[in-house]
Amino acid sequence: MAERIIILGSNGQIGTELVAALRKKYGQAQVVASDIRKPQSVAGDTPFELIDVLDRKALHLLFTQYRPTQVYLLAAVLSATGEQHPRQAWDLNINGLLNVLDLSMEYAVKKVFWPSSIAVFGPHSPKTDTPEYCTMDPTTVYGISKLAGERICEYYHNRFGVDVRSIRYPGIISWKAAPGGGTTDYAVHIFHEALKHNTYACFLSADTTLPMLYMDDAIRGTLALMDAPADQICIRSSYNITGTSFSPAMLAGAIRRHLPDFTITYVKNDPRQAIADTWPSSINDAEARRDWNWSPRYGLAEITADMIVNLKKTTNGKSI
Ligand code: AKB
Repeated sequence: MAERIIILGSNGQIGTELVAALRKKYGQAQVVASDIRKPQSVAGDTPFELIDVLDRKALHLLFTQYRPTQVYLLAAVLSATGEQHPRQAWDLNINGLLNVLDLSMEYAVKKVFWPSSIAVFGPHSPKTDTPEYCTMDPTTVYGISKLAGERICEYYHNRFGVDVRSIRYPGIISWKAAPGGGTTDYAVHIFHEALKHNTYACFLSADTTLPMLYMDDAIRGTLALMDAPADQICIRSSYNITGTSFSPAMLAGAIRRHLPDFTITYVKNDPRQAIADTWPSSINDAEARRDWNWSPRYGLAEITADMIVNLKKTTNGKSI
């Protein structure tokens, strides 16, 4: 049977690239992109639907119309924006997920993907080599909603048999679409500013080390998890995965290998620093490696080189 796939929240940093990857794999017409706003351009023969995941009636119609075999729910409010609008973040991140899980059950969707985040960890979680299972006391509404979402996913799997799969993404670095409202966004902004102005004012301190993942690895990992046989997926909350870990100072050093005059300054008292301080600096992803052969390909040097080459080609160094 041909797959019919719906991506909810397709305009974002991950959605933009996941839609392209899924269309390459399954065919243009099989993948319905959807978001609360229209993207800048929609190619003629590619399906796109305007949808608010909180509008249960509209979502119901979407499922009736397309009868999806797979659903990817990417619509979310991230960590920094969530602190400005906590109620809205909770509402979208939790009620959007519940709507999708309920409809996936009702329409017997074969597989559901929902992203979690390293934001599920908190100040009492181990800071380095953070394991899959440990104390989790997230301090942001985003992290709290992701942790609750993980429990709900596992519950829907155990109680109702929904084949829901999830990854705890670290900061994701990419050049095609901008990240929106996260604490790790600096690691994308820095490249744009480096190419445009040769300098960057960073909102995190020089030594704030966070786990990061290049988009190519994120997409490859997501597809590998979704392709894995159901009986190999031992974790139905969410899998730890990571690519590498670095600080702003380390990233600036890697950029200087390509742009020797690049400088970085540090802005004090940004609220995102307090968020980053509660997150792990490195992640242990042994379970993902064991269950679905996860292994990243991009380290700091490879990420930096690829970002610079591609941004030079596409944006001419213009800031996003
Ligand atoms: C954020 O910074 O909020 C996200 C995340 C790590 O989930 N990039």
